[in-house]
Amino acid sequence: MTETLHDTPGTARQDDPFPVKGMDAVVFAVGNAKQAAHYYSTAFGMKLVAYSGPENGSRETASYVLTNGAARFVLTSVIKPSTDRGRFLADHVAEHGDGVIDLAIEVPDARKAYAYAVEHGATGVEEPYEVKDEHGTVVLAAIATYGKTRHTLVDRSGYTGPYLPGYVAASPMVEPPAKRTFQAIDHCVGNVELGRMNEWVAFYNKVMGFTNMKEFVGDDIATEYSALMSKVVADGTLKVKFPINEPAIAKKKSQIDEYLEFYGGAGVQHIALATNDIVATVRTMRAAGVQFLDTPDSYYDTLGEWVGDTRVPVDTLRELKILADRDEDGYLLQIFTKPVQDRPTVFFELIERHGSMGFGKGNFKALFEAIEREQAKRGNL
Ligand code: TYF
Ligand code: FE
Repeated sequence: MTETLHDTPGTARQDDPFPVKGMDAVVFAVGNAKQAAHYYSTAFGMKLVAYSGPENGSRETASYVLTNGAARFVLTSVIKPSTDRGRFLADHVAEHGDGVIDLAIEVPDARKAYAYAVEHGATGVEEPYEVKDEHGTVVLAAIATYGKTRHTLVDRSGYTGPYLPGYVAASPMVEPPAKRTFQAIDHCVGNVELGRMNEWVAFYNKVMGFTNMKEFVGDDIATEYSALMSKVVADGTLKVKFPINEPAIAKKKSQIDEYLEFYGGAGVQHIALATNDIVATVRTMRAAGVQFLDTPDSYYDTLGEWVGDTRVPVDTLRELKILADRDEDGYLLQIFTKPVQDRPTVFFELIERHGSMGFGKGNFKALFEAIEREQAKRGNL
């Protein structure tokens, strides 16, 4: 149980072997990017900002880039596979359903980052290369991580266009909500196969110099109620945080096993989105039809006794089924959506942090029970 101290978020470290600027984008391969872009616009309140497709020279794929503050999603579908890239996308959707293919990381120097990663054991998938247009130059490289997921390393410091060369600016699909629903990607969680969590934690330790955060779910909690084990790795400034889960052998079938079975292997389980007004965001997203996990009233009956003062009264948390947790640094509010596709795979979290840099450890029991109720409804428990 080692603890690694982290610098204050946002503080640059002089000696960082693998400096990162933050998450660049979460890239999804989906069956119908046009409709997915509509969902993330109308249900999540994101804005379409860039597009690549047949109308601007991309005959094989259509990609929609949506943002909300610093958070960026790219939704890609294949139109007619003719290259390896097109066939990869088609096969990926056939095998895994809609899912995340890339957790792209913005770095100050993609060549250096790639060289460091590969020297420290990463598998290269794209050697560093430049792409240019009238807005400037971007340097890209990519390495493999768990499952078929990759990390593209992006240096966009020499670029002013809407996303990448090959994309044209696009207007929002619908009028964005009056108030921004979220502003950044807080963390991206991977599910890996039984017994492989420590390997992937070691991968991020070696390849990116990421260190372990103190929050983890160990054997003790796993066997009691959670049926999973989890550790979190992060860069020195805590801008990029990657929890890694593996199933635990427990009384019930693990939610991680359900994911691995229906996704067809390791992959991204959830993306947490940082908001500064979770109440307004949950109201907006619920009104737009987004389904969140339920939390029993009994959770709120005792919440006030231990969580202390939060910005939001317990009655409002109860009404919206928002969870709260406190640690020595402060508190956080969080809520989880149900899976956002028919397969019980990828879901989202909304998180409002007030000092706490944890992940809601105090909520694990209530949360995992809520997930298990959904698993049971699907006949997978
Ligand atoms: O990212 C986290 O660690 C929290 C808790 O299947 C969590 O959001 C962990 C595992 C899981 C769902 C949520
Ligand atoms: Fe999370």
